[in-house]
Amino acid sequence: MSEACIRYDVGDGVATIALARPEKLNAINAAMHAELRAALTAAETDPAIRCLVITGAGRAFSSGQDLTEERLAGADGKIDFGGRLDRDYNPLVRRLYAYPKVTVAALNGPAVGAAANIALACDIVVAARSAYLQEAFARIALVPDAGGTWFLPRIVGPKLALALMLTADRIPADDLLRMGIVYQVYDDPVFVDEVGALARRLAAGASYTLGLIKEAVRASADNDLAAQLDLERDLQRKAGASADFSEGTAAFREKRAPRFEGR
Ligand code: LHQ
Repeated sequence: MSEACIRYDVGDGVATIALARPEKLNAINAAMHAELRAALTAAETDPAIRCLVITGAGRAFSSGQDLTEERLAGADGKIDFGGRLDRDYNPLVRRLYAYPKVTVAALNGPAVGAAANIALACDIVVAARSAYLQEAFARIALVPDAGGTWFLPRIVGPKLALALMLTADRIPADDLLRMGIVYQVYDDPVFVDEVGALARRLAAGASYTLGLIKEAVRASADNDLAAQLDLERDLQRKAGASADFSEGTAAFREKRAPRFEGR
């Protein structure tokens, strides 16, 4: 049996997927994609899981596509990246972006190429102080993929996104914070503990409503103000009718911490 390419751990309402091919800086191959699909399904269907963390084993988050993978060749022996994107990366990015639970990309180290953009598809990105993100594609004469040309201009603006992609520069964690790409940077020695605390806090949140918030912000990418106001009204109706809202207001009145059930 081949070595597992990811680690999957569950605890306190949090599922953690660690990309785990550390000898190749967690480079992504077809086997890792298959394991990722299974882990995403496991976390999605387990009602006890309310937050998903994606991180890397060892010193990297991930170096992106495994550049040494033989199976990148199509049936005729020629390289066919389109097939790999259609089969693996594009479904993964669509799935992460629409994932029904809160997702956190925890950049423990370099996030490079397609891995950088997989991180951008997550709801919240946090980084260790020593981590960096690199849209490295142009260095090897490739076009940024895995949604990078859609996510990055929306996060940092088109000018900066283009510069980051044309230069393929490494962006250190503190610059990622300044650019609004990451939400928090934690010092390396406390990174794992801080990520765990953040994930447990999100998992204890009103997960049904957090899903509605995701839906609203996602839809704003395509909506004008009028459509977005209508959507907010519809979603607020749902939130207001939720058991968690009743619990939230009761806890506020009783000056205690709420116990949300995600419904
Ligand atoms: C690797 C990799 C790697 C295999 C390090 N593959 N072994 C393309 C095609 C199809 C569809 C989907 O999308 C894409 C987009 C992509 O993602 S293209 C790939 C983009 N990634 C890169 O171009 C990164 C290539 N790697 C690097 O530039 C460096 O390794 C980085 C900057 C990540 C880290 O540098 P260092 O910290 O100096 O580490 P290293 O270079 O010594 O790497 C350690 C080992 O990991 C080394 O193996 P070795 O046997 O020599 O110890 C590397 O060969 C291996 N490795 N990335 N993507």
